[in-house]
Amino acid sequence: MIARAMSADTLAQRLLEGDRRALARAISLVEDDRPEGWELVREVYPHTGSAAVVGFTGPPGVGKSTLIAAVTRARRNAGRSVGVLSIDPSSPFTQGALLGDRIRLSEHFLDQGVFIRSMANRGALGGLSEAALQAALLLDAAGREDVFVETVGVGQAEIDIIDHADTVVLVLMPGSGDSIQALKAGIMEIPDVIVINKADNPLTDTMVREIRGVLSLAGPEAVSERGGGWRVPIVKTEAARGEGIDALVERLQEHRSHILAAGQLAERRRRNLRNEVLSIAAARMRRRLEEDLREDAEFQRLLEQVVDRRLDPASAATALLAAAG
Ligand SMILES: Nc1nc2c(ncn2[C@@H]2O[C@H](COP(=O)(O)OP(=O)(O)O)[C@@H](O)[C@H]2O)c(=O)[nH]1
Ligand SMILES: [Mg+2]
Repeated sequence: MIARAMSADTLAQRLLEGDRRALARAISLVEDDRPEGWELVREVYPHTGSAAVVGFTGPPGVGKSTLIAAVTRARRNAGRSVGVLSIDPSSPFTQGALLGDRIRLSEHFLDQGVFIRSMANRGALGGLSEAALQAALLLDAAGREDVFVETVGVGQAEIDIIDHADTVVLVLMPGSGDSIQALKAGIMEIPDVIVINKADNPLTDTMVREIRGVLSLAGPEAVSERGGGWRVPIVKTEAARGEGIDALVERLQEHRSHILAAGQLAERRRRNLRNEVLSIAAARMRRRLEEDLREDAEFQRLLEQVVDRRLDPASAATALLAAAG
């Protein structure tokens, strides 16, 4: 009965049964990069893969949290269970942004069918994106049918996380000129669905036209880069009033059907899992290397040479790897 004494076994069992407290504890374990967390994921991993994971990305303040709250409401009305992961590495100390998210999602707090979790911890050794991916797996294992991941579309960790979504939704609002430029310049990958939220703004249609322009400029191949033959829909919403949410949910379902029919979901997941394995392996190799070299005199000597401009960094790395065997 004492939570702390809970063995990994029971925790896994309770998690698989969908127990919310087990889920909360499990996510804390992976967030803190605890060995029990990895052990748990190892145990429940065979039970993952059925959740529909949708990533919502976009600049702060466009209405992602409000939109997720509205989509969650729609999915709950359709009888689906929902998990929400809100990831904000920009606020590791203040809970400012997260507090706002909590308020916007507060109507769902008492609903057992909705599990909401904010993650901002980037201190964990494994890194935020790894922890977030593990957390998404745990939500999946706990039987959440829909998993919504919210990120501010900046930073590598967030791009890594959003890459793991089956469907990527870019949320913008009228006047998000920077985002249009980023799409145009190819800095931002073309998403699966574009939402123009705050459609109560008179500049909405101008924005929609601009986005259409960018998408047609990108050409059919670019438009389909994430999923052959899929035409990226632009959906106008007023998340705060629940306008356009049904249309958005329909587009999300159409996209899922599309990637399932074309075998792209499997392909996308294979590619993402390959990246995940490689990035965990790379992170561990780096960690091992750093530990091995902490007191290594030879490494210090190499470093001095680089500092003194007698040896370039690449040659030093070559020498380092040769010495490491
Ligand atoms: N006018 C208007 N405001 C909205 C709409 N949707 C959300 N907001 C407001 O925009 C602000 C930011 O919303 P939030 O969901 O926190 O944005 P996030 O930072 O992208 O998660 C909040 O004050 C919302 O109430 C909308 O459709 N119209
Ligand atoms: Mg938010």
